[in-house]
Amino acid sequence: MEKILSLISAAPQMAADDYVGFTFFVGCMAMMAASVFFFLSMNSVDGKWKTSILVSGLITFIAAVHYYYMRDYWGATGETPTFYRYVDWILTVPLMCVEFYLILKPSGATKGLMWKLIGLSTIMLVTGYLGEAVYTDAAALWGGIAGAAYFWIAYEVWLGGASKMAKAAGGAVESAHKSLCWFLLVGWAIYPIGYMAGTEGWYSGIFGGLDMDVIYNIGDAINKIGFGLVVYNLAVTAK
Ligand SMILES: *C/C=C(C)/C=C/C=C(C)/C=C/C1=C(C)CCCC1(C)C
Repeated sequence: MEKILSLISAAPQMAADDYVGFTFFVGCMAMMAASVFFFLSMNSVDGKWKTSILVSGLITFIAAVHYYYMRDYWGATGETPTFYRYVDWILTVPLMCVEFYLILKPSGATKGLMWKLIGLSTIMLVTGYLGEAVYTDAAALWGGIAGAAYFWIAYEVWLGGASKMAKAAGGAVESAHKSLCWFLLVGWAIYPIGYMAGTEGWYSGIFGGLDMDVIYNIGDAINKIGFGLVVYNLAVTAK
C-alpha cells in the first residue's frame, strides 16, 4: 500500500496552464480507452472486418504507449519530444494506409496500392523529421517536400485507384472510404500547421504564435481515434 501511495505521490505536479502537458496526459488516456474499445469489439464483428478492427486498436495502442513516454519527457525536460513523436508516426501512419487497403480488400484492392501509400507516407515523415530535427535551417524546404508527398497520398485516395475501387464496391464500403478520405484531407492538414508553428520559415509570422505540440496532439486524437471509429462503423453496418 505504501508503495502504491509513493508511486502516486511521485507523479510530478503539472501547472494548471501547461496545455502541452495536459494534452499529452489526456491524449494518453484517450488512446488507451480507444484501444480497449477496439480490441474488445473485435469479437463482435464479421470475420472479414476483424483485421481492420485489430489494426484500429494497434494504431491507438502504439500511440498510447508513445504518449505515455512523451508526457513523461515533456514533464521532465519541458522540451518537445520530437524523437518519440516521429517514431510513433512512422509506425502508425503506415498502419492507417493499411486501413485503406483492408477496407477495400474484399472488393479487390491489391497490395500495390498499399505499398504505394506506405512508401509515400514514409517519404513524408522522413523529410518532415529532417526539417524539424536535423536540418532546421532548411525547415521550409523539407516541409515542402513532405507536403508534396502528402498531396500525392491525398490524390491517390481521392482520385486514384483507391477511389475507383471504392466506387465499384458501393454502399457502406464506399461511404467509409469517403470518410477516411476526408480525415486524410482535413484531419491530416492539421499537421503541417503544427510544423509551421514549431519551425522557422516564411510562414513564421502567420503560425509562430501557436504551440506545435498542442496542435499535433489534437491532430492525433482526431485522426487516430476517428479513423478507427470509421472502420468500426463499417464493420458493424456492412455484414
Ligand atoms: C497518427 C499520426 C498521423 C495521422 C500523422 C500524420 C502526419 C502528417 C500528415 C504530417 C505531415 C507533414 C507535412 C504535410 C508537412 C510538414 C511535415 C509533416 C511531417 C508534419
